[in-house]
Amino acid sequence: MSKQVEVTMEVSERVPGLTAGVIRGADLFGYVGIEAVLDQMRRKTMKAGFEFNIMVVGQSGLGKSTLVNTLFKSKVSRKSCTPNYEEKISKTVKLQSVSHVIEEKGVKMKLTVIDTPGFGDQINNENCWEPIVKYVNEQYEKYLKEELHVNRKRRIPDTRVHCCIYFLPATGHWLRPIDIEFMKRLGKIVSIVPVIAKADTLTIEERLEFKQRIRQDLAANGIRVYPQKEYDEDAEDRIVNDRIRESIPFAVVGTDKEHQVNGNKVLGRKTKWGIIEVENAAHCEFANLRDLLIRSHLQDLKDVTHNIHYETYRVRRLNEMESRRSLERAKKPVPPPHPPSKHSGEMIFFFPFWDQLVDCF
Ligand SMILES: Nc1nc2c(ncn2[C@@H]2O[C@H](COP(=O)(O)OP(=O)(O)OP(=O)(O)O)[C@@H](O)[C@H]2O)c(=O)[nH]1
Ligand SMILES: [Mg+2]
Repeated sequence: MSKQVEVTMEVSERVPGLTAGVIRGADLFGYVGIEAVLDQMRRKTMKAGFEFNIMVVGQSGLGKSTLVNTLFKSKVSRKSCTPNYEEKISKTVKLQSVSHVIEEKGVKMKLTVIDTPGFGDQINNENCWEPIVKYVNEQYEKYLKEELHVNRKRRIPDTRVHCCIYFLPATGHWLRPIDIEFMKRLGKIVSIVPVIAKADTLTIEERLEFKQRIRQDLAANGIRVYPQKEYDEDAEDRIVNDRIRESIPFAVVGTDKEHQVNGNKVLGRKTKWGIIEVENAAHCEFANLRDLLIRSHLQDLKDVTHNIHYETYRVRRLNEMESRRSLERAKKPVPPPHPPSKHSGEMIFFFPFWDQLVDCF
């Protein structure tokens, strides 16, 4: 006896005019095993591991290096740190990237943190964003070059900056012109997550008001911060991301010290009136930042970097290459016509794109 199967015909959004039949699970004749594809993907990803690159940017002394250590030492990454790390953090004087391989439940992640020297100490801070913008673009260029190789690697090493944490001083006022200028430029090329640094210096009310003012300032200046509304994939995404957008910038506190609280070791800052627990949601929003970066949006940050920021760079560079080639071609003198070949029947191979291919490398 044959079983009736319900086939819903849907119009494919990708290919206009093409219809796709959707056979729902309950209507299948038996187990096909499609869901096993998830296991296959999981196994492959576990073998290959992830690469994730975070950059920290902001004025000098705002606690960028400390927060990086906090991220590494917090529960997600504590295992990968040297257990008796007691070095004092010194002023960052050059752009440096540090990689750690974090392994949790068999999943490996190569986390690279790009620490940048603080800016704002100079009398003239004009163009102080240039080395950072240059670094971000250099990583795109590296990736593009690898992609254009004829024999390209199966897995191109990814050094592109997937996320830039931008540190705002806890002034309690408005955004400063330098932060506006910096974020305007960076927001066009990389996903920025702004944070209020040293949030322990603000009261709860000051923090809330400051956050609101910053959000107004960001909107008024057309600064793009992550997660951007335009890239929400569906309604579910929008609900989650709206909640993040409403609480951005996260007010964070960093530390590289552990203290005993009720018999437990916690990351915190000891003050005369108590311990500010970094991972306690009632004390600051460090946990929200870590969750966003690692637990909930890591893959999305990578996707946005590849599909939006890198793609914009790639299109621009390929267009530049093409117009340079056209210019060079226009400049070249036209060669005289070939004399007739002495060898009758000789085959002349002609590959019109050869010079373009050579130009790419
Ligand atoms: N109150 C408070 N102090 C902090 C916090 N995070 C870091 N600090 C302190 O601020 C000082 C500067 O911290 P760093 O992490 O070196 O700051 P940085 O932004 O890396 O500085 P540069 O490398 O000069 O750009 C140190 O004394 C830290 O202990 C925080 O969340 N709250
Ligand atoms: Mg530093």
